[in-house]
Amino acid sequence: MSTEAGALATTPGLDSPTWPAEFAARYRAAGHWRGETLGRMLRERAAAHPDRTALVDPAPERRTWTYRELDERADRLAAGFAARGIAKGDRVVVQLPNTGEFLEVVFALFRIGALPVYALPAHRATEIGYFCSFTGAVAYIVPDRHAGFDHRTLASHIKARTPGLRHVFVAGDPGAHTALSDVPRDPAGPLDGPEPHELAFLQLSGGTTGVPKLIPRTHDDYLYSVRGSNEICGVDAATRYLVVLPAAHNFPMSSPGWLGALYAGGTVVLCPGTDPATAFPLIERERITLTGLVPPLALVWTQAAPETACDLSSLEAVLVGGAKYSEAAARRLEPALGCRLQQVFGMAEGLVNYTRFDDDPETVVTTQGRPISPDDEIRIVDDAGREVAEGAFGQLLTRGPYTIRGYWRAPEHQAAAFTEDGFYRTGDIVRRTPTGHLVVEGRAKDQINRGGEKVAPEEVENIILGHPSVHDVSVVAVDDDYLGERTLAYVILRADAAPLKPAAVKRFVREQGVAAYKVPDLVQFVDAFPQTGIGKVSKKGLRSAAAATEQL
Ligand code: AMP
Ligand code: DBH
Repeated sequence: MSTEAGALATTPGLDSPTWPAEFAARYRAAGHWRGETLGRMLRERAAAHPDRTALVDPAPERRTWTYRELDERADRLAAGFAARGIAKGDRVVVQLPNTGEFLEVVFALFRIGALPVYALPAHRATEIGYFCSFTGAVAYIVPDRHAGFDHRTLASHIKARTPGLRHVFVAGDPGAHTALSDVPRDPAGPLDGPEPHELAFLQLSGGTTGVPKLIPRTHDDYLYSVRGSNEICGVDAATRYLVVLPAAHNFPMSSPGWLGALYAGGTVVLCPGTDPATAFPLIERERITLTGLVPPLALVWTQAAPETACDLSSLEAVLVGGAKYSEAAARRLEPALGCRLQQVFGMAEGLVNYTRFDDDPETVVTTQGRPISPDDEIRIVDDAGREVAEGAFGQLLTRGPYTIRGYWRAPEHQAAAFTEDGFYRTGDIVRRTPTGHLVVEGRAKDQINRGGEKVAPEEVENIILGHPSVHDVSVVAVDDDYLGERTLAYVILRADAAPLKPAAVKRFVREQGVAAYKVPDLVQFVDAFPQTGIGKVSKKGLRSAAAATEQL
């Protein structure tokens, strides 16, 4: 990480800009970066308390692994992967649901220093094909079937089109591929492993561009955010964290998530579904103390809790974040679930804000929290980049000990996404209260937040433009009581095209092989888009047109 003072550096092997030396020195001196790695963290915990339960995987039949078992499994799989030629720095696309294998696989990769690329279970051929080719992945790891979808067929398709992809490993019945359980588990030889300042994995950004950007996180920076989150959320050895959201997502991974629980010597329980009918009995049986939800799920749980026969009294707190949680909904959570609410406003790029247990109740329901670290730098600026008056709205820029300085292999996005002095342009419109809490008021970036699932309109527009009858398209957000926002595609058909039904456009998007949450919720045919003063399509104009239309 050596660099000239102040300059943005690209460290060989990192493939992205990183913290200038004086920042790195400061973060180490402050004790934020402690020279930890994810692989060694698990090793140390397993040595300290080998027989404690690290994880519970309840379905289809209940399995529990102690810290020793998880550590040994990760070691043996790491040896097996290494024997198959997977080496430090290699990228491996991991698309596994919330199962024990997810943790086993990622810790095996951490041990080697190979980088998991965290795909979500919902991703399909378009996204996976891109992750595999863009990252030059050597392996792709899938379940056999999940949620009614056969991932082995998708993997065959991807492998045929991606020459660099050497391996497909399947958790479960492998079909034409290799079963994870058949990877030879030779006793581990010494592995070099990664250094704390090196990359641990690539996370996905929700994105505003045609293809998702990849977020390079180092061991040291990520573990600082986990440790900081644990302190704020009171995570300790008694914590039993329920992973409800996809385990690969940054929120259930590190805020404080399954990594926080393991860091503290607690227990991770993997939830196979998000609905109360699945989660509530598990909360009772596994005596869950903590979980994290997106606002639409928090709403459903809040509605279901008063009716349930399940005993939810073990729950101490529920974290809600990923999208704006309405004040009205926030007020109802604590009485319904009988536990504390913590709002969390975070991003896979870094900065995470939490409301605190000692905040007054109004602050907890009306703000999205304040940063983890005293070294998180916050600037709230106007469109010209000037700081706004204290308390006024503006765009949130941030820099700090666990916020990236650039995306992975994306120099073309550097200037748009980061300031010259290294602040990440979050694209969120916020204001700061006198107590330093942030309130998310909106968004400057072209993104749709569908209840925590981020959709980049440009990505969906590019797909719809591939339809032979479509002349032009603009995808915008419309307000929605449940999800917060839904997607609406305004479509202009070619003059010579036969009329289309909205369902045909949706089907076309689905058939291109993308995650279902990117299929537009609504489709409307128009003759022209509203334009801005200089003749660009006005998304603001389209949004207000959508708001004014009652029946879509
Ligand atoms: P990503 O960059 O994909 O990790 O998504 C992070 C983005 O999600 C943030 O920049 C916000 O736009 C949004 N977000 C996350 N948490 C909240 C929250 N509590 N309230 C409002 N927006 C949120
Ligand atoms: O939306 C997010 O990306 C998010 C939300 C809450 C996140 O990354 C996090 C907490 O860490």
